[in-house]
Amino acid sequence: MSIKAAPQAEYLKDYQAPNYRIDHVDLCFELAPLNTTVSATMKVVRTVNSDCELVLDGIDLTLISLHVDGQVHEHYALTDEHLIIRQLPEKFTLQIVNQIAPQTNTSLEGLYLSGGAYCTQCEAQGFRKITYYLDRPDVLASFDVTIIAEQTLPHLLSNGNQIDVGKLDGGRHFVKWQDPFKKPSYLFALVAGDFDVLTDSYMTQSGREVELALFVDKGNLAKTPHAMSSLKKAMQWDEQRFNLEYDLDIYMIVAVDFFNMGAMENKGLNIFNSKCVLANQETATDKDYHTIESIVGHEYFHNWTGNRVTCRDWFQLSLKEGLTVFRDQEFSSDLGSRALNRIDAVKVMRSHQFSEDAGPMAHPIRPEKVIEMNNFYTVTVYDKGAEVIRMMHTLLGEEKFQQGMALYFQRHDGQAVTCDDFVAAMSDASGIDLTQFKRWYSQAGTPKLEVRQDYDQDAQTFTLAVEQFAPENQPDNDLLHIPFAIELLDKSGASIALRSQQQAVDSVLNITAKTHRFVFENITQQPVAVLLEDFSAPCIVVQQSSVTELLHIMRYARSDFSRWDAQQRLFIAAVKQSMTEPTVQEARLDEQIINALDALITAPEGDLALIAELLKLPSFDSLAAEYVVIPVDDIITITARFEQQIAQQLKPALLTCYNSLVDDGSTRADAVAVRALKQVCLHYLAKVDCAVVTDILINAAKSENMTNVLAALSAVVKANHPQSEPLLSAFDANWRHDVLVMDKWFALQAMRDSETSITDIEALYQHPSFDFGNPNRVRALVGSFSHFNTAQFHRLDGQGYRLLGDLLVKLNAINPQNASRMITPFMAWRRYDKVRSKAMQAQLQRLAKLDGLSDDLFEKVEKALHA
Ligand code: B3K
Ligand code: ZN
Repeated sequence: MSIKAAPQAEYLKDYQAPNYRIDHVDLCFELAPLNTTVSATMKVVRTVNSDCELVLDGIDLTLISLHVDGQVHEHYALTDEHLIIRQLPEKFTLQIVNQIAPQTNTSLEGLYLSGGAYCTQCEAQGFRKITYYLDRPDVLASFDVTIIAEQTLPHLLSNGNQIDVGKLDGGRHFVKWQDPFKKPSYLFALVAGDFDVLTDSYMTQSGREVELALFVDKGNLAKTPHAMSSLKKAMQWDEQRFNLEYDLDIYMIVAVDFFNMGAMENKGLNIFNSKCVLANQETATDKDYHTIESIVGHEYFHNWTGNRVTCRDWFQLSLKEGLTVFRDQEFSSDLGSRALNRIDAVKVMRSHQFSEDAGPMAHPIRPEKVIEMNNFYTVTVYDKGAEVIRMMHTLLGEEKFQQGMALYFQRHDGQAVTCDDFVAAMSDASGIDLTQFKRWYSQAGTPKLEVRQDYDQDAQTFTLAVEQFAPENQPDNDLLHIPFAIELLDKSGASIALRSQQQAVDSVLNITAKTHRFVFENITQQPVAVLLEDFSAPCIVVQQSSVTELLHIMRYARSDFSRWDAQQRLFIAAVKQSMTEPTVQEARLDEQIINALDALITAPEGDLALIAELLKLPSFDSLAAEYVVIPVDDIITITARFEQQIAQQLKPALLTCYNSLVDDGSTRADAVAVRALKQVCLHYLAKVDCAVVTDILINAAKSENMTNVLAALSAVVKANHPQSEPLLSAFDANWRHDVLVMDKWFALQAMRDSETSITDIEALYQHPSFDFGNPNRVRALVGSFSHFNTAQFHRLDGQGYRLLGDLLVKLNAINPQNASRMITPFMAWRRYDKVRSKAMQAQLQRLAKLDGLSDDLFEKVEKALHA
């Protein structure tokens, strides 16, 4: 019996450049479900002076033959994960033939079958499941790829430009592709299948015509125009804002049903999860439309930030991901509402990233130690990474930031580089010293800022004292450079010009020391301070503000984001206050807050989507973030009480607002905003027992617009409305043929707060549309349950945790990457009360003992239990 060695961690500090280069690789695939033959011919050059072994990565491969310069080569050894070749000349041609079995590959990494189509996923380390290679991002080669398959698979695709095509005997055919740009193996892609294709073209700013092609499962063509138009918008935006143009003659996107993430930026051949491509008004919500546009943009933007300039090693992942998220956020903000995009980004930070940063998986945006790289595609690397780029943008300003980008490309095009290289380009181009700022790359945890305010009527000065504190779980962190944006409002709500030492000063304050005192002059009345305007740094601000001050900010701040932020703080303060009172069962919102909400919907004006956000209570996760030990039951009780109170007191206003809003059914931003506000109205209205509302709900559920249908369904489910059952059944009957729509139904089922939730979900495992092998289905059903059905997931009898534990055991064998993502709710087990934390811990211990525990789960379970 072979015992698997304990997984080994790798460290950033141990980085060594490779001792061989692969300059060119010729790949030939003869596709067959159980025995695909991969022939690789590589031009290899030693990069060090002395003779040394060539250690190639390879997992689950059957080696057929190995030749060096045309001769059989026998000086090699095979281990579980490597092919070690000895006695090699300085420069040689290496030919390797191996076999793989795409059909049995359920990990969705390497080459696998999705439905009837072959596809690949190589980032981070999937190429080693295809052939033996130096599977690391700092080995850049040009690729020629020949694909041979049955003619029943008409589309044979790979990176770059198609250079040959032809028929072969036995009903087979081949296509040959050439990618002129050198790339690391993680950007390699292959797709073979029978698709419907939407084609289009784009004229670049320099006048080159680029062919665009979007491949989808047969019958889905009508759901492709939105993704195509998003792609063209992204191409144009990157030219206008970043002066970056596409470089190949063709850009292809393929949508597949079985995919671990949203999408993958393979050079010239993006592969997408079908849910991030397919949309029409009947099947996709406005939110889906927005997500598609942003992900299509994100993958496109990687062509420069990721592909043309890539990462030296995987610890540098944020080099491409943080930067590309920043770019996609800017794309969405330039095209749509900047405030709403900012609100969305900050929600992710506060509800997910802050908790990751405070928990056992805390890591800097440039991690220092990794067991399974796939575990580090995190909200920290991506979203906090984007916040770090955003702070540099704030410190430099758009013009200098763009000069920094230009210098970065001028220096590093075609290279694999580090985060330090990026910051150096920013600093050199702008002349701004970023030495202290760079600590954001190496320090984990969320810093705290304590702010004290003092107004001196006689001197007419206003003083802000700001002190920075290292996160509690990272006490040794050094002081950070924090851009701290503020606004001072006078009593009428007008912005006060900031002056200090008789000069106008910028509203972005530089916090670099432990404490700073900023004294503002000519302040003729006590101001209301808007702090951390636009969330100018990923920090927690500790400050005392009264309801009146927060309402003032909510009404008048120049930043719509800060208005929303003040509203959230009002709600959070109300929840916290209620918790200190003798009985939470009687929790009530202050009438001033109710009146403010009333005013918002009585005469809704301006950005209706922003009003919709202002009406929403903070999520369970954002409230949980306020506590060391999460008071699960109290949060649930209090928020339910508040929502009930809003629904009851504002019922007439909500009804009038709902009925007065006219939805023209279009995808224009104003129509999207109308639907967003109607949806919030419905969310509250479903909580009051009233025949008029029931009619509205039934009508909305019959709409031909999925946003409206889902608004009704989610309102009835969350309100436990008697219409839940009939409306959900009708939805199932209508949509069984469309798995992506059925994911919405699975999610709704999972969110029902009922005594039978656990057995209901287990019964749904048998539903004809459900499939444990498909990450979308698993996340829709069990992910929605563990994240959004707070009451049932956190049942005191531990059955919610048992359900997730069972699933993880099963997924560990099918798809470790998906298992590792699904485990997230357990990572915070120490933050719950005794009963709950013990029950979660028991599930983690059960996993720790599991035979054949994957590296992915091992790393998280270990950290959860012992970090
Ligand atoms: N780069 C991919 C993510 C790969 C995840 C590997 N487990 C998608 C993206 O961020 O664009
Ligand atoms: Zn990305």
